Amino acid sequence: QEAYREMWENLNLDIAAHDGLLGVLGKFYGDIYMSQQGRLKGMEYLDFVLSEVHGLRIKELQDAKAQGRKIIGTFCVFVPEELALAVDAVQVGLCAGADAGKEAAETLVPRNTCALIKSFIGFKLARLCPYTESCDLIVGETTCDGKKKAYEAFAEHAPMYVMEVPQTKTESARALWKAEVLRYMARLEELTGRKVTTEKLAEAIKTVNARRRALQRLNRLRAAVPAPISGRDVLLINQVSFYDDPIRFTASINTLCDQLEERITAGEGVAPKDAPRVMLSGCPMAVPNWKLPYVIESSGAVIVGEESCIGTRNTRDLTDESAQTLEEMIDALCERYMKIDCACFTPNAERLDNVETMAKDLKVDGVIQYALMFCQPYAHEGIKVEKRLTAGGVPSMSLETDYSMEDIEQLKTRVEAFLETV
Ligand code: BJ8
Repeated sequence: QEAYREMWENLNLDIAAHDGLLGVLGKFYGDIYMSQQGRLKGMEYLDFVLSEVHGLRIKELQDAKAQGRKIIGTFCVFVPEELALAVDAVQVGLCAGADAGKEAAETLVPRNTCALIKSFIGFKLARLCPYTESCDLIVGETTCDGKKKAYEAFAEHAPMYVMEVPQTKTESARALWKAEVLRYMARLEELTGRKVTTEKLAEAIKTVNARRRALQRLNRLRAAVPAPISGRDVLLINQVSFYDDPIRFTASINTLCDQLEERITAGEGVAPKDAPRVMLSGCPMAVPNWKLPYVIESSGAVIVGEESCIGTRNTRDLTDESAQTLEEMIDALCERYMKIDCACFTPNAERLDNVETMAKDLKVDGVIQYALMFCQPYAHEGIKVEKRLTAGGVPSMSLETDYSMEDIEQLKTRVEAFLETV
């Protein structure tokens, strides 16, 4: 850590508070991750990346900056990473999953704002996030009300750019989205002084698709009984996918999948064959939000799917790679991104179909709807999702929580009661 101190000072982090944060994070990681039995060798890569999350990866970002590349921060899977890669920028996810700087955050956004929003604002105001501090541009999006109003406030503290994401999937909404993709592309070209060319964009589309394919492969392997990998580990993989180098990450996940295949062939699993198979559905769980998965898996169940943006919503759909011209590629990108079934859309019927299909494919015994407190979109849809699942004979329950540790026991009691019914 000493080696990185100067870098953190240059990023103007609050060094004492940051040391404290890393200490807590390390302990938390040890308790939740390193205590697991029967982990795959390939997870060592993830352990390494996480241990260097504020170290080596930040150093890489600084090196990229020194070479004239720009760093783009995002909060939502709607921001097309392909465009950033096509101008040689590095894109990193800035969503945060820990309580930090809460009091300061509440001077910018109301108290009844979801923990995810308060967290990224808190990390910024408390000067704790080296990713945020490394960004040349931070891209927000008009999704839920909480986020879009928060970006207005955040813009007073960071170089913000906001994409307008439509709320419906009508023809006019699609036209708006295409206009917004082009406007964003122009902003990136202006920021970097580089042009998006057909070659660059085709390569970027392939890179991001390859990462999605590796994660799709990982998810398919989880259909095996017994489950070959814990839900905690897959959540971590999904979380890391937002800030690691995409090519290196993809290669590591494919190696891990090879090991999973061997394990499946050998009939081995991380949990007994009859352990309840649970799927999570709802709000994204940003790093280091591992609370609920830990509660579920320490209650004897195994999580076999995450129907969330830090999960399959980000990896399910690929961009068509057959486009030849720049215009066709942009259309292919627009089409792919408009398939995202975020609860911010109205109506959003395709999500119900997607949840049901996923629950069946993964042979789940039950689904846990996860909503962050004060998240209107996912709390609303939780009601609909539950109805659909119940009609299809899949048990489901809804939980609302935040990032505090105060309700751990209460969550455990509710999860255990649910597991007895599945
Ligand atoms: S595409 S899910 S990443 S918006 S939890 S901030 S919705 S109040 S995160 Fe999301 Fe993009 Fe949609 Fe995905 Fe608001 Fe809810 Fe908070 Fe949320």
